[in-house]
Amino acid sequence: MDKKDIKRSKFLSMVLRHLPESVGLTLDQNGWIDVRKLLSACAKKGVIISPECLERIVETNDKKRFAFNEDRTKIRASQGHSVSVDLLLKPTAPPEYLYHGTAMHFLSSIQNRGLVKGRRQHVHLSHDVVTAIQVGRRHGDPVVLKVLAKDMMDNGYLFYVSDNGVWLTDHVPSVYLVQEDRKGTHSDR
Ligand code: HQG
Repeated sequence: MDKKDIKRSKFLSMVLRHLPESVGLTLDQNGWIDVRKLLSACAKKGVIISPECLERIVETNDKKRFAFNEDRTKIRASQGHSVSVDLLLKPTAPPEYLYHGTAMHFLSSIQNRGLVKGRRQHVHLSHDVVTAIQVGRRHGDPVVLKVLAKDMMDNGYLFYVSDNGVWLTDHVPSVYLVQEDRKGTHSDR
């Protein structure tokens, strides 16, 4: 994806996850927006995206952040919303462990409160350590927390997986978190 498409993709993330009203639109209850309305609203804000360009962004996006509906008349972000939407995801059994990347300076608060969703609709988890490190690095010196996902499920916590493979849950109490060391193996709790 070239730099111009990355910029357009970031703009679309902002609109489709957080601030549809910034281009004068609202998402429907399941997060969808009409493609033609979206492109014309973006153009009015000076962000020119042709239908072909949108197809390219959806197809080549590194995390497959966006998805079309079946007849490709609507589009939505697959996860990451702060706007309240119901993606109609079904509870799904997670693997034994999932991972969350964060930054060192958040650790003491996470130890106190567990992983909280903050402004987003869910806590975001990945099935691999490498992704977690990349996510953590966005916030500072990265740290990976292993989430005892199966134990959580056995104790009644629900997990969902988005269309683009991100694992989601509401809250992870710190008792289910184990800090990984820098080589990706766990250290003592
Ligand atoms: C931290 C990206 C203090 C949490 C990624 C994180 C992801 C706490 C930050 C998606 C805390 C929130 C989401 C607590 C959690 N005290 N800090 N109790 N509990 N935190 O950006 O998970 O590239 O809202 O560890 O791939 O970093 O945008 O969430 O550091 O899937 O598609 O609070 O965004 O996807 O930060 O990232 P964020 P995130 P995209």
